[in-house]
Amino acid sequence: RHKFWETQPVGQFKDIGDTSLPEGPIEPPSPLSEVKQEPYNLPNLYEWVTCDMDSEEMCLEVYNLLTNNYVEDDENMFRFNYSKEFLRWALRPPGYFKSWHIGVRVKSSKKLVAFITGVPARIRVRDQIITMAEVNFLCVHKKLRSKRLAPVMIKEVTRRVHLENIWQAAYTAGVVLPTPATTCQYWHRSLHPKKLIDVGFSRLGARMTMSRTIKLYKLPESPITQGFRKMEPHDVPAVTRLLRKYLNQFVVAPDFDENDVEHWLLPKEDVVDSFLVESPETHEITDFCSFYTLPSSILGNQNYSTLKAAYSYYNVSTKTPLLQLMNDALIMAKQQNFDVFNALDVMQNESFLKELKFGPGDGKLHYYLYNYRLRQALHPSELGLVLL
Ligand code: NHW
Ligand code: EN5
Repeated sequence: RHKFWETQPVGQFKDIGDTSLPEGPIEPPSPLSEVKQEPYNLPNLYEWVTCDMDSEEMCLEVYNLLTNNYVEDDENMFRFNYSKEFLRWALRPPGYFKSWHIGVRVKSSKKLVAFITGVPARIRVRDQIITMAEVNFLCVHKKLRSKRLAPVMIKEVTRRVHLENIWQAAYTAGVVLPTPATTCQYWHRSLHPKKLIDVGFSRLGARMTMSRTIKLYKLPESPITQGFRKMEPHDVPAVTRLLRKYLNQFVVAPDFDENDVEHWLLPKEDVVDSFLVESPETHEITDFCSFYTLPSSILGNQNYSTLKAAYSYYNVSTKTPLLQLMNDALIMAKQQNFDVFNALDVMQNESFLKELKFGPGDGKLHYYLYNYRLRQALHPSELGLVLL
């Protein structure tokens, strides 16, 4: 069934339910001298390239490959359209390795036809903090599919991660592979229902008119919570403390320090938005919410070419009820002209999804760990990790 994945140190389907297997690394690290020194072989027409995301030209080539060939929904109506600035942000966090930004070119034409990336992250699993690679943006040009190029890309990124003495990875996919650490549901909150219906992203409900639908999803012009404001650079220490304490309750979560928070959570225009609640009395930072910007191309619509989507990122409530905090996040997203606000059922999100009029999507997101076995799959609410 899975000729490639059966050979890899990941949980296998046949082992599900076998409680005799220990939790933790599936295979031990090898001495670095035993890590293969040369890249894996590609079919003869192709060559490896390390992608320099500082270079405007390289970044544009990657952007173009992904814009035309990356993830689509099951009916091929929408395709993720990560912006160049987003890709630069996603791929250059603290301590990143340029060697983990891997492309494949056609030797003769130099055309970029495949891509895969890793970035380093400290991820806590129960009480163990493990340095991992977060692997993302695996893409093979549509014309080169089903030629077993993906396994070679995955082996090559694995080799380059091993060269940095890192032996675990985390990744997500819309497809089922051996074997999910957890399976999450996508939920969608309409902000611009007329457009969503016009482009086929959602449907007019039974016994609903367009004007009733628009009214149903109406939101206030501005946030309700006193002391709600955009996060600023001087907030990094307080937000780090708040977030670290909050993420402690989940089985799997990132171990963010101040540098990580500065990179991943300080607002960056058209990439990531973060807000917090500062107590008007004590000036304490009590609550936090954030979302990232990931538009999708709309494939074959006369009137619209892009869907502007916000994705819920990390949220923390200690004083403001999470429901009210997320309602303010929706208001900010609406203010910024997003068409839809998406969220997974991770962390405590289940507590607000239905009440804030999110509906379940037709997509699922499976989370995976490489070379790390969990005794049992997690419930999405036990997961404190959001990948881009
Ligand atoms: S998920 C998004 C993946 N990208 C897309 O869906 C874009 C559109 N599709 C494509 O470009 C986020 C191609 O269809 C791709 C597969 C390239 C997906 N993950 O070359 P073949 C990520 O980026 C397996 C893992 O013939 P193809 C996360 C498949 O099961 N494996 O297929 C990436 C089969 O193996 P099997 C996937 O359609 C995580 C084999 O590939 C997969 O031309 C990567 C077939 O290869 C997927 N999304 O190309 C793993 N999709 O055993 C990182 C298919 O079943 C692991 N496959 O025979 C960790 C590494 C680091 C470790 C460090 C210690
Ligand atoms: C790696 N970082 O399928 C990610 N999206 O539900 C890679 N559906 O947008 C893996 N099919 O349900 C990504 N509208 C896996 C996801 C791939 C993209 C994907 C789904 C998630 C999606 C939409 C559009 C469906 C179009 C037809 C959807 C319904 C919305 C409706 C709004 C009103 C209330 C009920 C729900």
